[in-house]
Amino acid sequence: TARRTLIAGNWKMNGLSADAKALAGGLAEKLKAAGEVNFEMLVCPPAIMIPVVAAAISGSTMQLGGQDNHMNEKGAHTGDTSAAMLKDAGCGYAIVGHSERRTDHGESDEVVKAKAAAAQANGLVAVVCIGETEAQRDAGKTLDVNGSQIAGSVPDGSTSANTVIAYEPVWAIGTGRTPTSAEVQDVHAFIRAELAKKIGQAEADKTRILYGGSMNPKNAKELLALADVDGGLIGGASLKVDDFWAVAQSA
Ligand code: 3PY
Repeated sequence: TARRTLIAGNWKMNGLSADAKALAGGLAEKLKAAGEVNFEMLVCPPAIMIPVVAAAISGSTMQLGGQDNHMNEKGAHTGDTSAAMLKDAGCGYAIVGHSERRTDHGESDEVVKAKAAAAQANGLVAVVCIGETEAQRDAGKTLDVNGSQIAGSVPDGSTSANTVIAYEPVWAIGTGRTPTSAEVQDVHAFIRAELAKKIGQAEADKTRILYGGSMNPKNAKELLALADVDGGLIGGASLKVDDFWAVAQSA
């Protein structure tokens, strides 16, 4: 397809600066040594590590992203990071609406949409995360939930250039469990169809939809081969150079 595979690492709240430097630097070296590759690689460190990582990847094709941004441009928001600050620090991407933010910080679709819009307005690609919980899946609501999250979390006027969707079944995050390949493909195709209702078929066809939730070197090849899976948002396996590189090599 015309969609360039995106291999994205979500480091979450892990590592100190020496770890960040070694991980990002190790990956950047692998990228440089590999030359032409058939994927785009992105790392999303904790906000405070972004400058360290930016320095470590300088001169490589590695992309840099934040894990979250505030919906407002600036102001009285203690502890938050604006999209402009991420951009200023060298980021090209920002994850928004990860299930851990939706759960730990009570972020609604409305909030996620506003954050995605702020990211886009500041020249970042918003990586909008959606996904059903185990209870929702058991109740047969998987498609309903993902459909309403696409409708509610993706800003109007989004394009394939400023938006990536990450489908992360909540019950697969950090658990080592994954849906079957057929289930993943079904949900991804459904997500693309829902996205088309919102941004048009042509843009939806060009938009990358990542799978997330326990993607690792063992299951990456099968998942990345699925027709509507355009990459991965990777947690645990993004914290080791060899594991993350092995996932990318499966693209
Ligand atoms: C996971 O791989 O479990 C993730 O949550 C990635 O964001």
